[in-house]
Amino acid sequence: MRKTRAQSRSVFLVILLLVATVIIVLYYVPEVWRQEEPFPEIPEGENGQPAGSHLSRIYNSSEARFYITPNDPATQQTLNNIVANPLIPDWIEIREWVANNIEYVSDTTAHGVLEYWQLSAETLSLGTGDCEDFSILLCSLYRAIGWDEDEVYVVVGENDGRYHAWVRLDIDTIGWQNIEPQQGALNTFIGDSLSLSGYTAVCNFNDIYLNIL
Ligand SMILES: [Ca+2]
Ligand SMILES: [Ca+2]
Ligand SMILES: [Ca+2]
Repeated sequence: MRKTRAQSRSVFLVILLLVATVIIVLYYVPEVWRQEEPFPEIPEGENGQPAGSHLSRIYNSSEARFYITPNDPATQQTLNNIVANPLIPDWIEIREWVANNIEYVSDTTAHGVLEYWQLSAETLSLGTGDCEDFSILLCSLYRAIGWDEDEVYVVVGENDGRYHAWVRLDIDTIGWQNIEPQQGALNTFIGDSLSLSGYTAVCNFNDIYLNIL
């Protein structure tokens, strides 16, 4: 039996609807999460050593997520002391605290090596760090207070052979912002844009996700 013209039109419309749905879904899945990599299990500490003793302390994409530690007790304790004012949005209080309480010290000065990634607890204990240490701490604090894994991450960027790290945060009502963790909340928008202009992101990560760009 031949299909009537009405049946053919219905089939065509269903196919069109399916194609349109697929295009819309693909378009709205954020670019940043498309290349998720499966992660290895978090390494267990051996002989009572903390898990950090297994980390290479330099940029290593297969290890990056282990530096973001929202469940670390020191990070959570600090967080409880930071978000004290109900009138100030938590993201501002946290950002201000990190910018004002952690002092920039290069890895060469602090550790005697060109590069040394610190865990959040180490940065809190030392009170010092450089760009990735500020970023790891800030991202850990945001994750600890409840930002979802698809709402905050550390960005590693490159500009003419120079590398830098900052935080990207999806702030309620404002949307995604690049945040320079060494600067306070007054720098949101213009200051951040000026500080981070020229850098191209090469990697995003938090404790759940890694996206190599
Ligand atoms: Ca608050
Ligand atoms: Ca460094
Ligand atoms: Ca460092």
